[in-house]
Amino acid sequence: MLEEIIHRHPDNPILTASDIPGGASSVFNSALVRHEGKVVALLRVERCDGTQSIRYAESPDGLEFQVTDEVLLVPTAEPQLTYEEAIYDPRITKIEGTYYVTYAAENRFGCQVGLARSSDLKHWEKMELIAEPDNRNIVLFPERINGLYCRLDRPYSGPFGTQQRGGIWVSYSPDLVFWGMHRNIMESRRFHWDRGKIGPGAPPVKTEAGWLVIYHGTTPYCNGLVYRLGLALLDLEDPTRVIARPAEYLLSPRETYERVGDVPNVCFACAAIPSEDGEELMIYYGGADTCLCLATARIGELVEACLKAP
Ligand code: BMA
Repeated sequence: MLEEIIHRHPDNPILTASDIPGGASSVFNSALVRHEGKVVALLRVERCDGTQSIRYAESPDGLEFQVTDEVLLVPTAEPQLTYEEAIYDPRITKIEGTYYVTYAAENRFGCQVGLARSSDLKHWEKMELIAEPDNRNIVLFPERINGLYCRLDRPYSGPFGTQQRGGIWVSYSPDLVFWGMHRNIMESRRFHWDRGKIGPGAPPVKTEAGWLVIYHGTTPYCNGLVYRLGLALLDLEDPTRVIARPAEYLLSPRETYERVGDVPNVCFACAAIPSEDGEELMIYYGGADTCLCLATARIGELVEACLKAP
């Protein structure tokens, strides 16, 4: 079973609303990155008034976090152009020395995706909205591929009126703002755990065998969606080529903190960072849209699981 190679951290959930200074309703789908010997987190925090904020936290080991009062990104009140009602689900990628965060930007037109940049992870400059509605998940590759920036995203493509609206696409850009050459690379799979909408989770991780991708997939049951994590491997030179996509999920809600919360039965990852020694992948995921959790897996075993997949 694929889920045998991933291990929930015994201290899960590693962050809950009670860890947030000033109080919060929940803390979950968050962006994490290694920076100057620390792990820095951009936390998705839902306040007790129901609004979302992206808060700054740092940790020496990726487990014990010091959460500050700093709110990093707030919605832009610019009607017509970029009016955002809520920003959430940040993902960080470092490219050529600069940090870029993508985030869901909900507005009166639906959900778009925003892009901001920073050199110190504290001061963020919003760049642009880089997807029209509806699109919620964009992850950037950490380097250019054949001279172009590259991303995975999830427009609501697919047959109208079905639960399959939402697949994973690759596209390219010369400057991170203008995107094109859109290609679908993964669709939901009939009769499988990811038969509902799917979307990219954490920014891709480079390995010798290919880009390792943690994505989320949903199963529509009669009382709602179950969100699970899946695994795929993409070609290093041509990420539109899916080398492998194992049939089984990698992580499925099992523990109470994944089963019970504001949205039950959700494991939703926005970050997967290599451990300090580079051997393991530390996968950070939201549990039941309520708390932040960590699971680890050996990178070699993840790659091997992909290469063994039929
Ligand atoms: C998705 C996103 C995530 C959320 C998930 C489960 O569509 O909105 O932020 O964790 O649903 O509610």
